Amino acid sequence: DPSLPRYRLSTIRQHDAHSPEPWVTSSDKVYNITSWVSAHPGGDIILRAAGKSIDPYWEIFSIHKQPHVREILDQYLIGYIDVADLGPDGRPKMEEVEDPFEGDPKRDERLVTLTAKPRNAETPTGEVAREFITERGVFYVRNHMWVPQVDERTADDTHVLTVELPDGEERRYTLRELKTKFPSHRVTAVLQCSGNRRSDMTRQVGHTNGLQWGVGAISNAEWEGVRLADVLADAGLKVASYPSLTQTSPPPSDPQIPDPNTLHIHFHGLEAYSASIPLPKALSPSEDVLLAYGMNGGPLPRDHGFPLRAIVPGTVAARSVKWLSKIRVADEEATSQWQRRDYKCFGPNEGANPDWERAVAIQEMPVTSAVTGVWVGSDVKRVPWMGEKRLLATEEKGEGKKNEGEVALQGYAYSGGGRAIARVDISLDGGNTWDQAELVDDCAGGKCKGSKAWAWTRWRYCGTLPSPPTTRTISSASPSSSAPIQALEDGAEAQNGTEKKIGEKDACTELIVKATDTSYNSQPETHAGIYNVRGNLATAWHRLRVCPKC
Ligand code: MTE
Ligand code: MO
Repeated sequence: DPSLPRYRLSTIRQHDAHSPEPWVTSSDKVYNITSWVSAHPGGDIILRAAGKSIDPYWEIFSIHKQPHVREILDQYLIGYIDVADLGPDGRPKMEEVEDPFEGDPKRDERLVTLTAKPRNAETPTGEVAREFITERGVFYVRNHMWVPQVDERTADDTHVLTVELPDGEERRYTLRELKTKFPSHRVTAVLQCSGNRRSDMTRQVGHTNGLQWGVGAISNAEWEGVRLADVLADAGLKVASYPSLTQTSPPPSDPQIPDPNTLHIHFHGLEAYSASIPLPKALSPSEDVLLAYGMNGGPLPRDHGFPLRAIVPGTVAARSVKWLSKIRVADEEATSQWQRRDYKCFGPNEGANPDWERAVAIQEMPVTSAVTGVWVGSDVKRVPWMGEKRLLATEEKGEGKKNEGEVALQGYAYSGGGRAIARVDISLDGGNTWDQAELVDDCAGGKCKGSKAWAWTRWRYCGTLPSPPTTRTISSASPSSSAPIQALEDGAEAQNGTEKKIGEKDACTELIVKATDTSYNSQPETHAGIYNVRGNLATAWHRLRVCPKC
């Protein structure tokens, strides 16, 4: 529409995120996005581009899956960029193309990068569960957008958490108030992405949408913070309580006092990510839901939510919202993409356009396990936890030269909801025979903080491969290798892998691990029956095919 006015870039810049009337540009068009921002849930993400061109952000907005962003934008066209600010190609002149990820922190090079912008990176396979507590630098990172910038020197006073109650009342806390007013708690808890082991499902069944994680989208840390329940009580949240176990009648039916079972807690991050959990999870002291400001004895690293994040133990990590700035108590789940669309599962037949409304949002995680280290033959003596004794015994029997069939495995098992791991089963012959792995007692002597089993259980196993040793070779990943363990399944040589001899009679053998939790939940045998187009909760038995090299 050529009758619309033209604006100078200097004018457009004034319509930034702080302006009552934010504008954005795309190509030479100018849009007034004021009513979009208020009318669309999550629409405020677009404020990141206010006063500037939205073009560098398209990638992120498409990840964000804002429905038909361009079409919506067209309704808000108010004019064009002044020709004085346009170059000969008709594009805005001297406009710095801003990189939304420019302010992201420096990252540990050991992490295995899936996407750089936004940052998505998994712990290298050999490092996963090598230690009980994951080192800060190799804790997996899952960012949907950029890392918000909060000044470390002033965060205690400048970072504010807003708590909104069901009646709309708001209470604000600076970080310093949170740290000083409430008792601090420590909780040892795993975070696991719903997409952990997704690549395994893809390989077994077929295409899945999403980042193709190996076994390293899971990590364990000791978190420090205040109980969400304490903050909600201080903010004045009143809900009906069920006073005693013997009481059979419903809670008081005062309409002013809502039943907690009908409410949800929404967590909002500074960069517009949001998600929710049911309120009873937040209110129960034994559920250990934290507003965390510390990790492994230090402050939260920026990638993991500095200066404040929610920690929801036993629940899919998508609910542990980072860069936490607002909490809302509401009578429905969060309306975000990440609550209503992304983190759900479907029947294997439901195809590429499943019924998102009908499916339940993932909260408590099911039981899973994985192998993160394999040593074969003479490498077994390099296993850090292998006792000297066992090797000596083998040598004494004159079997020193025949240890080619020996195998040592290590890995993790984890279940959600605070359920502990009861047993880890290992098969070295594709599931014909089974044995039990040794569970590592990392929580001995009260070393695990918190009311339930929120951490993972590490396990170890030594055995003998089924076929007699011959001169054929296979590849094996060393625990220090950053190559995903799946390299073994393809028969490809793992990075830093060493060639080892195994039996030729049966050229390949399949190593399997599966775990059972204390509710006797176990993992499905294959991914076929739990396939879903999003590749969420890929928890089938973890299988490694160990084959001779061609
Ligand atoms: N919180 C915010 N604000 N933004 C995000 O992108 N990603 C979620 C969750 N919290 C996310 C977030 C997802 S999907 C996961 S798996 C975890 O953070 C990852 O936490 P980590 O990066 O500390 O491992
Ligand atoms: Mo995730």
